[in-house]
Amino acid sequence: MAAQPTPADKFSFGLWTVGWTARDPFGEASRADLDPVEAVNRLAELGAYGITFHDDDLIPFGSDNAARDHHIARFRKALDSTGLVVPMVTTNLFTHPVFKDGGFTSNDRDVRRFALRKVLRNIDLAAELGASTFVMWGGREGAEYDVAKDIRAALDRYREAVNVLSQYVLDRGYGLRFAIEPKPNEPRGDILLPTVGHALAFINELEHPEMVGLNPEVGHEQMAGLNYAHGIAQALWSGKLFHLDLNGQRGIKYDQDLVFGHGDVMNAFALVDLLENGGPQGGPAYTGPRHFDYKPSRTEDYDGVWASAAANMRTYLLLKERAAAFRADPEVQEALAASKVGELSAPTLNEGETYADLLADRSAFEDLDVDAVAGRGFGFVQLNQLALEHLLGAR
Ligand code: GLT
Ligand code: MN
Ligand code: MN
Repeated sequence: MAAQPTPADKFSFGLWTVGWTARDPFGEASRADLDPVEAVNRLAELGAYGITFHDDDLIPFGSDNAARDHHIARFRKALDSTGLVVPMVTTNLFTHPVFKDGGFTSNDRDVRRFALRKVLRNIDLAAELGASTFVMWGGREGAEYDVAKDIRAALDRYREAVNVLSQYVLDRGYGLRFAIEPKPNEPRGDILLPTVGHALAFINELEHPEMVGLNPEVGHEQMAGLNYAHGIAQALWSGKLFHLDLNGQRGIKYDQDLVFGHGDVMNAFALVDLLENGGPQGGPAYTGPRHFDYKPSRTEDYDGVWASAAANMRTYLLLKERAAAFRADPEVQEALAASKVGELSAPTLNEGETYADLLADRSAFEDLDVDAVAGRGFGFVQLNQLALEHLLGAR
């Protein structure tokens, strides 16, 4: 039995997740609005440690200053009384029709200037609430028609925006870092920075690349048929895993935002194993928030919403327990060795060896029995079966 979640597990939720009223392109909301204070209280009761939000989730778009202060004050009070923290804040540059062609990359310059002002204001709030990560999901930054968007100019404007925001954070002395969240499409036909790889390449072009990393989401990679655990591994390899969005997705279709593990559960197992056991000496490879960005299905009432929030955390903890059992199993250790998984960590050349030495090494080429090497099996299927059996609780 997995333990009950506690704040030490660092589980966090977007206010827009449990607060989603389930309005979709085909139907009206199936749930009433959720008071952010209620969200804080319920998530704290369930054992979460953090809550995150877009400016507009907390402060309805267009609120005057007095209303804005009021919304922030009662939210803060709930945070103080529960001990819930705000590790991440993000800006909504997608709901209001002014952003119909994007925020930072709209063809309309007035929109781009407005978007920057909206984000700058929200950065102040993020710093005020003690957040350390500022997510940027550019869902409307994109196009439906190739001839309607100059992609190189759009990337110039995207870079300009991130550079301006980075400079602002530096000048204000805020300890914030930015995390770009890739997504291939939806709501735009094609979104800029569609995958982890595109975003990593973009970051290299920035004035302050050290301040910008990634917030990869399970469903956003999987809806493009990509391997989320691989994407996370590459983000870690690049030192860019600043935050992550956990949820579930069943194959290449619309963005489902299911509960974590309710999609590709084998990949979720590999992911949790990587996050929890993939660090040096088998420790955690990532110590930031385990953030859930899911949508409680439209079929659920509020009891179902809270049950689904709890399900995300429970699934994560169960997978963590299963991954630990997998690592501790001597048969798994043997299978890993038979599959030479550890051997990949050995450099291909010996220490100090040069390509000239390699060229002179007949055993590497002329004398190598290539057919004998080709005949060796790797045993990956047996290893994967052991993983599956641990995942199913059969071992
Ligand atoms: C929106 C999107 C999510 C992003 C949020 C952050 S907004 O709900 O679908 O994937 O993480 O802007
Ligand atoms: Mn999503
Ligand atoms: Mn997300």
